[in-house]
Amino acid sequence: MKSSSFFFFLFFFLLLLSLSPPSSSIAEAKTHLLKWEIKYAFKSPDCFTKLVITINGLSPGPTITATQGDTIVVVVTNLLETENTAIHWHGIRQIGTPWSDGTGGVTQCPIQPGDTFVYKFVVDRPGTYMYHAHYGMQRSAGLHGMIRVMVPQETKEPFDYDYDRSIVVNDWWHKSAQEQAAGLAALNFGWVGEPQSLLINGRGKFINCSLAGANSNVCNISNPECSPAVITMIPGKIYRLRIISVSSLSAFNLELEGHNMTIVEADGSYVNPVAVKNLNIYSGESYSVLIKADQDPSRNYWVALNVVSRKPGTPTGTAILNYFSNHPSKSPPTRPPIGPSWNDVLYRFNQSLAIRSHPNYIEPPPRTSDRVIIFLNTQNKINGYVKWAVNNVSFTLPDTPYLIALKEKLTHVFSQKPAPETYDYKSYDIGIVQPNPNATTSNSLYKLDYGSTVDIILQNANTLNVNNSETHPWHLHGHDFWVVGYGLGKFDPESDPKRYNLVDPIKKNTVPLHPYGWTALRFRADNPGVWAFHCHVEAHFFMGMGVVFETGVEKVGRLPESILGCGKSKKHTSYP
Ligand SMILES: *[C@@H]1O[C@H](CO)[C@@H](O)[C@H](O)[C@H]1NC(C)=O
Ligand SMILES: *[C@@H]1O[C@H](CO)[C@@H](O)[C@H](O)[C@H]1NC(C)=O
Ligand SMILES: *[C@@H]1O[C@H](CO)[C@@H](O)[C@H](O)[C@H]1NC(C)=O
Ligand SMILES: *[C@@H]1O[C@H](CO)[C@@H](O)[C@H](O)[C@H]1NC(C)=O
Ligand SMILES: *[C@@H]1O[C@H](CO)[C@@H](O)[C@H](O)[C@H]1NC(C)=O
Ligand SMILES: *[C@@H]1O[C@H](CO)[C@@H](O)[C@H](O)[C@H]1NC(C)=O
Ligand SMILES: *[C@@H]1O[C@H](CO)[C@@H](O)[C@H](O)[C@H]1NC(C)=O
Ligand SMILES: [Cu+2]
Repeated sequence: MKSSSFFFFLFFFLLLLSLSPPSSSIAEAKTHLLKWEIKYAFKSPDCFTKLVITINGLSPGPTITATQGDTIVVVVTNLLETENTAIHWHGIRQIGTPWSDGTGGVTQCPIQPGDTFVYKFVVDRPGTYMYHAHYGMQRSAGLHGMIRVMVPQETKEPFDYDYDRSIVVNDWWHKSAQEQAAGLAALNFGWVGEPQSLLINGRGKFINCSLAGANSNVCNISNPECSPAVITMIPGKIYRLRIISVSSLSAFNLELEGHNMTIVEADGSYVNPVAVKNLNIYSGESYSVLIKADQDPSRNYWVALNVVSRKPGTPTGTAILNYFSNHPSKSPPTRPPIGPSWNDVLYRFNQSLAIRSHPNYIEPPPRTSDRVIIFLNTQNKINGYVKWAVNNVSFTLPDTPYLIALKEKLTHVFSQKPAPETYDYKSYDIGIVQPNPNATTSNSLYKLDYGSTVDIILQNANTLNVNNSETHPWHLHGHDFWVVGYGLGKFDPESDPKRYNLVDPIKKNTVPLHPYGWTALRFRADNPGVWAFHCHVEAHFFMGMGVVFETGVEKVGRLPESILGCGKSKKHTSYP
């Protein structure tokens, strides 16, 4: 270690010592100090070389492993030269630290080039989570990774396994994130298109590598960076696979050839075990599945990642499930599984319905709610630009982050016009292209009474194209919600709530809204702060598919100086 970085560490250790109470209530709770440099680097995750945003030279970034109750301190230095950044800790509720949520424009001013920003938060629940950039479309550029929160040693989980492994799934484009964003924002709309390849643990294979240019340096199939990911298993053992999707666009189906899996965890909640042949996983979701290495150990098997919900334009992503006695890179003698049919909505809908709370870990939801908000999800036009909207409003971020505006009492920095609670569900036809697709933009927010119970109904509809409705994985910051219902067709506010599952609903932070369907969520607005709720498809959120909730902001403590300094928010000036 260079002496300068040694002193840097020493400095932060001393800082931490001074911040932590002398005797903590959880005796073993640790503080993990991570020093991250965010930088562009040439990488070849699918053999094609391009600029990728890395953390300490890695994409996916380093896995954060901690134990429930631990404190994580991430000292982020932005070395992107010309771009701001912000990092979101997806699935971590940030209780008491809403300014560490990492949502640029909502909870903080973005971190400027050359600046260092310290995220500090407690991982209060065990489970599998992720982190990723929450600024522009930087998640697509490679800034993402896994968070594993282990149970304390004396705590038993409701399942047993021998080994614990990670799988990060992603879709990958060769165009830069800026080029994609510029296309989406143009009057002459440029869609990002289907991904060039699918990555498993940051590795894939671009099928057209040999066509990628006369200069073979651009794409070299023998580059060790793009050799397939390998998961090695000892025959007879049980493996817990922790799976996260940091996908930008695609919904995936993950299949482990010849091995059924049992879903045991979803977004940090224990699942009443469900045995499945393959797993549908949407962007922003995390799962743990158990598999047993009980097949013929004389060969390897495929890990197959297939696009579902959109007509695939990308070949199956593969990794190798390696039985210990075989060479790890030996290709299986078979063809990779192709998964379920991409447009089999019922198959995916059915799997969504099957994910319920483990009976021993049910947290019963409130029987009733104080407020019902219905969000119609539509694709729209605004002055000729293609957008996404909820209830006819396409979301835009204000220059001054909401948390700062509300705490520092800055007025006129975002719209005060209340955002719409519903749409004209009686006369709206979700099955057609609307005669008038024009919507409006707004950066207003939803104020939720602190401690109240809120129902959110997400309603899907037809896009601007005939007979087309997409899957939208919605992600809530700062809270988990109970998934109380899924339906196909139009939600009926009279009859459908009577069929909500209030017995054993799963608690999640990300949930799919299926094509032409609806999804009903219930949550308690009990975490003071300002929280984004949005479609986790990177391009859709960029095009306005999101809202912001505020609750109990008066209970939020003094904001750290470091989040201030953009828009109308000024750093507090102190005079010596
Ligand atoms: C590979 O190249 C062919 C021929 O140009 C093209 O049709 C196809 O879409 C390409 N596939 C990918 C994944 O880029
Ligand atoms: C491709 O990569 C292999 C392995 O790193 C290397 O030996 C070879 O020279 C590379 N080919 C080209 C054309 O750069
Ligand atoms: C996987 O599950 C299916 C359906 O339950 C069953 O038919 C099949 O035999 C199982 N495969 C293995 C390898 O256990
Ligand atoms: C629905 O899911 C359950 C549980 O996973 C499964 O047993 C059943 O066969 C599925 N039905 C359909 C129609 O896919
Ligand atoms: C939608 O807005 C555009 C201008 O942005 C306008 O030309 C068009 O007439 C509007 N469409 C309808 C159906 O009102
Ligand atoms: C959205 O706004 C347009 C233009 O005002 C209107 O024609 C349309 O009915 C609205 N759609 C919804 C879902 O409210
Ligand atoms: C849309 O779907 C309907 C009903 O399935 C069908 O009758 C119609 O031909 C389809 N239209 C197009 C353009 O595919
Ligand atoms: Cu979406």
